[in-house]
Amino acid sequence: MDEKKLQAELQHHVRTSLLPLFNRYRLDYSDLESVLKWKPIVLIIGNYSSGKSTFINELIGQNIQRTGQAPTDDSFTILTTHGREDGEKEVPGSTLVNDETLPFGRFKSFGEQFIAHFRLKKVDVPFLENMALIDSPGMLDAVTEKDRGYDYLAVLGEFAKLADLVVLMFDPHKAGTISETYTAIRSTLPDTAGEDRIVFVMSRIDECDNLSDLVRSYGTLCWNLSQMTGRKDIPTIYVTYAPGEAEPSEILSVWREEREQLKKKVLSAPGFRVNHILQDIDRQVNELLLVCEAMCTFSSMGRTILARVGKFTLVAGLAAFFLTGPILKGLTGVPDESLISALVQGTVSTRHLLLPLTGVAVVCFLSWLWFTRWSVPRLVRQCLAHKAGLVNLDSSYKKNLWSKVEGKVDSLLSRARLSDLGGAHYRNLGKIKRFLARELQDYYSKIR
Ligand SMILES: Nc1nc2c(ncn2[C@@H]2O[C@H](COP(=O)(O)OP(=O)(O)OP(=O)(O)O)[C@@H](O)[C@H]2O)c(=O)[nH]1
Ligand SMILES: [Mg+2]
Repeated sequence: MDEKKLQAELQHHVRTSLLPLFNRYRLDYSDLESVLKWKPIVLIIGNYSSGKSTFINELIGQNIQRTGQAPTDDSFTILTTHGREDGEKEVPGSTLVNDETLPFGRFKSFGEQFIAHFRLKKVDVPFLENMALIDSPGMLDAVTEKDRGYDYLAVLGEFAKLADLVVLMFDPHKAGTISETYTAIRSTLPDTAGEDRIVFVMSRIDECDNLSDLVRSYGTLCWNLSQMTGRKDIPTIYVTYAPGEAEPSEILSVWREEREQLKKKVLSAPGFRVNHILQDIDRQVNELLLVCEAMCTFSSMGRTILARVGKFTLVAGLAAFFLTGPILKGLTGVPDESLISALVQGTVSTRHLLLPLTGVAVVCFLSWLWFTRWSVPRLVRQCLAHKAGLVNLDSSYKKNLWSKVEGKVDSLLSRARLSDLGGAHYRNLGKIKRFLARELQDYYSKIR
């Protein structure tokens, strides 16, 4: 099936059937909306002067981005064809963050300094019709980073969320400094699926003096990667150099092919798009499921208490019906004849029902007060104190999702109303489970 059509179908499906549920449980779905809005994105990040812009120019086949040995470029630049025929070659950040059709609205919160360093360059090459490349300013050292005027690593994280592929590039001399960059993007990507969206590239290898220098740099890099990822298996690292920059040598020719593979990988990013969207939906709907499950447990505990209070009210109401008259008569001498003696003598009239019904009404009112003012608040307090007990956290995946939505459950419980004890949460849970088990799986099977 056509990827674009599938994305549009997904967008429609999410809007009509899932967004009302996200709203109901006050979950933020703007990430999902942003990802669904636009074309596939490849984000290129890494140390300054690692060759990011050189690689982009090579892909596009034009010298679009400025390159140079010192930190050259301090802007985030989107390179793509852009629909609007307004003649301008560049779109400034202020326009980008305010354009509803683009997924950059959230970047407004990074402030004026960031917006002044954000732009889109219109590039008319065919492969950029269906994708966008983002060139980024290189990572500086921690001290200099402070002068940027905006939170650089947070911006990277936000772009990484939108990206279908993140190319993390560094040169052999700075192979030891990638961990901040990696951590910034890793924390925003989905836990189970994010790793396949990151591509590691060691560039400028022609600058290694000899093979042993290269091997040493590569070793440092592998060590750093395993420290960062906590994994023993090392992800694929593309070892490359820019053919236009390096003197061809016999040793280098071995890695010539890797540059081509890297280009292919970048160009194939649109193909991962729907899979990426499905992974994001999968994760967010599973978060929604946990919140809804917690509210279902709360609702069923509330109903159990309501049933108990109901039974008590029935018994107390019956007792009040028959005993209000005799007790009052015993205490005050009024009424002359209670309902029971009127029943015995066969002289029952509506006058005899007045006191018993008042007794029943008082019992019902007191029970209601008890339930709403005491039982429900107590239940809310208990649930808040043992929130994790409301859901089944049988896997580390679920535990991880729970840590993200726990706060939401907190605020939903604190605002719980009597309507939360109805069947609505169960109906919602059914819908969410159905979506995960059937509809989402159908979409996955369409892209396989
Ligand atoms: N020898 C060699 N030089 C390269 C290679 N790739 C890039 N360069 C040069 O390295 C310098 C930095 O490259 P850029 O592409 O500007 O690096 P960047 O990562 O975009 O740098 P910033 O935008 O400053 O973060 C430029 O002078 C390039 O010509 C390469 O593979 N080998
Ligand atoms: Mg650059």
